[in-house]
Parts: sequence; structure tokens; C-alpha cells
Amino acid sequence: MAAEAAQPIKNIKEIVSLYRDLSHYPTLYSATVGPDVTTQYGGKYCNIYTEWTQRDLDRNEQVKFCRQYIVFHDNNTIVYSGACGNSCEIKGELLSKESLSGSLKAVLRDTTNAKGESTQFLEVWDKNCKIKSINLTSLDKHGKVYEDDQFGCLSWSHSESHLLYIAEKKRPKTESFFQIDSKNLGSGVSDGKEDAIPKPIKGDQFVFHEDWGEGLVNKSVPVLCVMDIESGNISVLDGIPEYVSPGQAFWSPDDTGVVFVGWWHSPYRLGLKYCPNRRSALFFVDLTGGKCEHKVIIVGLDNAGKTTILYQFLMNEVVHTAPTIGSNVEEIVIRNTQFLMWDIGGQETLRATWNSYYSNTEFVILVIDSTDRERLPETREELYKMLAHEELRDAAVLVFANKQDVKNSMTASEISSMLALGAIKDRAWHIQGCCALTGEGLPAGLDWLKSRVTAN
Ligand SMILES: Nc1nc2c(ncn2[C@@H]2O[C@H](COP(=O)(O)OP(=O)(O)OP(=O)(O)O)[C@@H](O)[C@H]2O)c(=O)[nH]1
Ligand SMILES: [Mg+2]
Repeated sequence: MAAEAAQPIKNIKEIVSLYRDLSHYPTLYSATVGPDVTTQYGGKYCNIYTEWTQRDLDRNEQVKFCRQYIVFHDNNTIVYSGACGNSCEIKGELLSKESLSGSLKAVLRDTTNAKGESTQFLEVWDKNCKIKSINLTSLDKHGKVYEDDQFGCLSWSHSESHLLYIAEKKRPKTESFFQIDSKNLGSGVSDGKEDAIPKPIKGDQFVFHEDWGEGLVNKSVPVLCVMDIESGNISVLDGIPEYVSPGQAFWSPDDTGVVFVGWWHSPYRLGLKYCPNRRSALFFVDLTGGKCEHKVIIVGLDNAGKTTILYQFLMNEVVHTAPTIGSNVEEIVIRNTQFLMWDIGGQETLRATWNSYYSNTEFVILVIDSTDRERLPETREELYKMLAHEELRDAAVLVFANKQDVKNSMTASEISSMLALGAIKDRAWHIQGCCALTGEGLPAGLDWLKSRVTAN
């Protein structure tokens, strides 16, 4: 045989026949091992689902088919294994994925509707039937789903209630400058949802959108999409940096977030396929609270101006205050950074409760009535008690020397030395003179907070 093989085949018929024979050998495309099932007699078995591709010379197509196997075992040895039934061709499936327990299967299917337009469906199957079928094209939350190996994915959440996939970002519709009637375009938008259709952008119909090219033509701005299987709701995740294209996403172990690979666009997209050593990194999207918040507590003796300061931050105006019993909490956003600020009542009897606010605190704002010389030692005592507290070990301290508008009030540097702030070496601190009534000095304090967040 070896000696014969060395002879080149010259007869074309023989070559055709050999090629036809060889084309019958399929290539394994994917395999999924199902969960172990214990039978009532104690034996165990599992299913293996496999997908194969094969050249169909008569149709001039690459066809895909599936084959299932069953494996009986006793944990150590295989008792029996064999194919279950015959192979069966798979058509129209762009992606498919079994859930972790093996009880459900998600399929992304491409079909052609009556008008000849391609339509994508996301389907969920169980052992018996198709239990969900969602027309992604008519929902119009995003463009085509990515089915490629580079970016594409179809990931089940551990709870098996959500699916994650990548799709092209939805683009606003465009039309020519000469388009007269922008309505009644018959653009294939079904279901008569006319209320919220955005107006097409005039003159943008030829705008070039750089794509990833090669095998990734028309893949330009991928977005992460999550489908809630129960409700059929689809959400496009935000919070992904604009300078990367996300792909190959999967769920974190507790389903509280999503991990993905992000590929940098710069200097240009084209070339990823044949130049795969492009800049990329792993990213994590936290789905619990959405954005990250920094916890701040505002403390100080009663009448120092804490509540007045909090509402100056929030509304830029002076509110009428009464002594705070308990606390006020507000979310303050400083140039895209969220701070959750807790203003806590400062009366003596309330100070014992301060420590119940300490956990996860990143910043302590200590407000001082700069006119109240007598009680500065009391403030100092409270400050050092706080700094010694374990839960505030990593917290930075911002001191507001408030009521600078009042004549003869102590200056920030006087207060700084009387509080011995210079002795604080284990954390960042800053003192800022201010007047809560006019707001003077408050932005400078906030800038310092923001700068500490960036520094960390
Ligand atoms: N002159 C002057 N008065 C101020 C200033 N800031 C606050 N005040 C006044 O001081 C008083 C006490 O202000 P609050 O903000 O209620 O004080 P607090 O620190 O929240 O007090 P507790 O809730 O009891 O802890 C109010 O009458 C404010 O109008 C300031 O910068 N200058
Ligand atoms: Mg108050």
C-alpha cells in the first residue's frame, strides 16, 4: 500500500472517486458530555452529544449533522458505549448550547421569512419540545447575532434562567437627503409598533463603518446581550468601555456578573483573524448594582452643618434643617463617579450609633463648626476614636472647617494643628475651609474625594 501510494494518480476519474470517498469522512465540530444519570438498578449512564461537519459534493455545501452516544459506566470503567440512533442533519443553527444540567438547549437559528429576508430566532428546547422561540430580528434591540468563533458565544447562566450572547450594536436608520416621506417606508418593522420609531438620519446612508474584516465582515461594534428566558426580555448591557469589542463572554460563578474578552480597536479593526496577537484583556461587568459607588459618612458634632453641606452637594442650595435624628442618605455624582453619602446626627447621645455606619466606608467627612472653639477638644476625641476603629482602617478623611463666613471663626490651619492632623500618617487626609450657606469651599473638597478615588 505504501509503495503504491507513492505513485501519483493521473486518471481524473480515479481522483474524483477518491475525493468522493474521502469526503465521507466527517470532522468533529463539537461534543458535549451530559450529566450522569443513575438508573434504578444503581448503574450510571450519560449522553454525549456531538456535532460533525462533512462535505456534500452533490449539494456543493458543507453540511452539519449531529450524532448522540450513550455511555454506561460505574465511575471507573465503561460498561457499554454506543451510538443512539442515526445521525441527523442540522439546518439553520448558527449556535447551540446545552445548559449545565443538560436539561435545556439554546439554539440561535437563521430562517428566511416570506419576503426572503433573513430572520434570527433564539430558541430554548427541553427534552420534549421547543419551549421558547423569540424573533430577535423583529425585537430590533440589536443587529445580527455574532456566530463566529472569535467573538460569538451563547452562554447559559448557572441558574439556567438567562442566556448571554454577542450581537452587532443597533444602528440608527439612515436615509438619503432626497428622501421625501420618511414614514411608510415599509422597512419590515412588524407588529405595528409605530410609537417609538426614531427618525432616520438624513444623508448618512453611505457613512463607512469600519468592521473587523476578513472572516468577520459586517462585525463592527459588538455588544453584550442578555435574554431573560422566562419573560423573553432582552437587555443590551452597558458599561463596556468604548475602546474595546467584547466577545467570548460567560457568567461569573454566582451569576452576579459577566466576564468577557475585550479586543482594542485601535489603531484599526481589520486584521484580527490573521494577526491574532492583538491587544486584548479580560473584563468583568458587575450586574448587581450596575455602577460602583463609594461610601462616605459625614460626621461631626451637632450643629456643625453636616446636613446643610449634604444638601448643598445635592441641590446647590441651602435647606432649612432641624437636628438630625438618625441619618440622611443621598447619592452624589461627581464627574461620573457615584458617592453614597450618609449624614449622621451629631448629638452626643447619637454618637454611640456612628459605628453602625462604618462598614465599607471609603471616606469620612468630618464637619467642624469653626466658631465653636470650646468643643474642638470634643471633636478631636471623637475623631481619634473613629480612626482607631477597625472598620475605618482604610478610610480617608476629609475635614471641612465650616462656617468660615462667621467673623472670628477659626481658620483651617488653626483647626488642623489643634486636631493634630499632621500626626495622621496611616491614611490620606485633607482639610478644607468652607461655608455651607454659600457653598464656598465645597467643590474643592469634592475634588479631593474624586482625586482619591482615581488614586486608588
Ligand atoms: N453661618 C453659617 N451657618 C451655617 C453654616 N452651615 C450650617 N449653618 C447653620 O448651622 C445650623 C446647623 O446646621 P445643620 O446642617 O443642621 O447641622 P448638623 O451638623 O446637620 O447638625 P445635627 O443634625 O444635629 O448633627 C443651621 O442653622 C445652619 O443653617 C455656615 O457655613 N455658616
Ligand atoms: Mg443634621
